[in-house]
Amino acid sequence: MMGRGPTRRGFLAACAAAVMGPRARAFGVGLRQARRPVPSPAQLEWQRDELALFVHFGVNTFTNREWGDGREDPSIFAPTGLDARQWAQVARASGFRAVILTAKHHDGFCLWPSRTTEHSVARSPWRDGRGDVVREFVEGCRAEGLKAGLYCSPWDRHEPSYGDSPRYNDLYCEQLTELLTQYGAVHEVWFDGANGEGPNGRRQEYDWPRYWSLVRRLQPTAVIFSDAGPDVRWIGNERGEAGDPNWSTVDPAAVPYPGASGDAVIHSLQHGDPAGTVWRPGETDVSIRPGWFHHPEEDESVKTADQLVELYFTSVGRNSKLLLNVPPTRAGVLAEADVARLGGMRRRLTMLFQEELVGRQALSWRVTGERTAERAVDLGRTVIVSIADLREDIERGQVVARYVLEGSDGGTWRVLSRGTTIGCRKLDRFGPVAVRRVRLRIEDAVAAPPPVGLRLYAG
Ligand code: FUL
Repeated sequence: MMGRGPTRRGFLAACAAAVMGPRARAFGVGLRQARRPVPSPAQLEWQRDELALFVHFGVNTFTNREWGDGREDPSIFAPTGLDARQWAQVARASGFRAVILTAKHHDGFCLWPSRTTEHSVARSPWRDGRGDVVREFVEGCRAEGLKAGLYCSPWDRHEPSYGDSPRYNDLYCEQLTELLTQYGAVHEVWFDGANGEGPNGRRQEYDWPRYWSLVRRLQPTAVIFSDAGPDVRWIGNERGEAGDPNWSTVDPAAVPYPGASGDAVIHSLQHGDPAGTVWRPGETDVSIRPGWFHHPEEDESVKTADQLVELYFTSVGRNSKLLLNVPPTRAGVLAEADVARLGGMRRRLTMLFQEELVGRQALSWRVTGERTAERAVDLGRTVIVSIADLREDIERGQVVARYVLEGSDGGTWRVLSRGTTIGCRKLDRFGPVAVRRVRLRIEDAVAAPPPVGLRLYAG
């Protein structure tokens, strides 16, 4: 793993101690506590939203491909009943708080009338060439009270300047500028790391620092997603599974740039790093279908409501956020089957979390050691539980590394679940078990743990 290991950490710790000064030391502020990373307000809000809908739509929808080669005739883009408001309505009704659209995928076709290229909706018959999917999309989101995010692929298989690095970087920054200045607030900018060769046979060198500082300047409150953040990282797979453990802290040197490959990179994306110096929570992206774009032959392979609920538990329930892709059809609407499955997912989740059992019962918190503590509650009656919802106060950082949850109905304590990290939200399913008293023992942490939230559900 690049740049990791005790030597580098030791060096950083020594530097930190030097700048901390005698005052902090005199007050006994532990170095690790004082220096633990915390989320920015934008990262905090991003994670608390829990669910975002991903919308892959473009020429691939019409060619029935996953990756277009950039040679598509723009006239094939001809949705017959595009209704971005429907995307947003479905998203809101299913409990999603944000939607991210592929404004440009690898084929280079722009869903907005970009001044930078002819490969766009402006050359299509849709709305007589006067349409703008990005505009309809952001308006649909706003009308439904949802946040809008944009994906603009740096890899561009149409653009002739791709591979001529400085020239393409200028063009790409112009595209970003159009997207980030003409459509109001953009809450997430999604950068894919895919990188190919241009027509000149040379690999394009992306200027990530330039792209990111442009986003910062034009949309200061947006979170920037990529394998290498800077705000939000890819979770390392497209199966919908966050790692366990999953730290929101990372060592930035472990994933030096978006698209970096290797087992160490994937490990670090999946798990983060308890000693990481930067707050960069993981986003779990997965499609409701086998592909990212809509293919009619996959209509029978839409994930079931139960599978979607499972994805919620393996992403949101593992200190991550779920970015679930639901691709519009050639008509330009979300398919009936997908809408039905999303509705099923929402109903099941509402049922599972209908009745919280701790309620007003007093929760005790006892510090049992330097890095250990115990949360306990007497529910006052015997109840059936099957879900525990644990939460760290992540505004103060993430510290829990190992815990065990136990329950008793008067006799001996039995283990309900064991876990590693908690973070923003950890959901454990077990049982169902009859309990009257429940205790959560924090067995290990990377700093003294502040009180952890505990809620219980019958499920
Ligand atoms: C990948 C892309 O290559 C896929 O087509 C899709 O957009 C996915 C979300 O990201 O890297």
